[in-house]
Amino acid sequence: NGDDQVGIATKTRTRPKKPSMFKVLMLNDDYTPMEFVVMVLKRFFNMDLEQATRVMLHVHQKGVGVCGIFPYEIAETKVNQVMDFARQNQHPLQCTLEKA
Ligand code: TYC
Repeated sequence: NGDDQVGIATKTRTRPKKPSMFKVLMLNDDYTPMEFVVMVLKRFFNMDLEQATRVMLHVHQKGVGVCGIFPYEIAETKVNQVMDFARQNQHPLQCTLEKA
């Protein structure tokens, strides 16, 4: 910074930074029952039966699907809740995060 002075970062913000958003993705597998996936989507993503069924079938057919888009902490919490619930019920269902 300049010729001989030592610079320091002075960048400031007026508005608060908007949080980066993350997609929560559900992955297909051959073993988790369809009804269990529908229950997960209703319970943790507040979907009704119709939405949950549509998303589950999409994942079943395409291999992956979006359950929702949330700020990082919420997305991370949802992934952990789904993974814990699947494990408790001995299903291999996998859920993950991806930057939106
Ligand atoms: N493919 C599973 C079956 O045929 C159903 C399934 C759907 C599993 C979505 C996981 O994320 C999933 N029973």
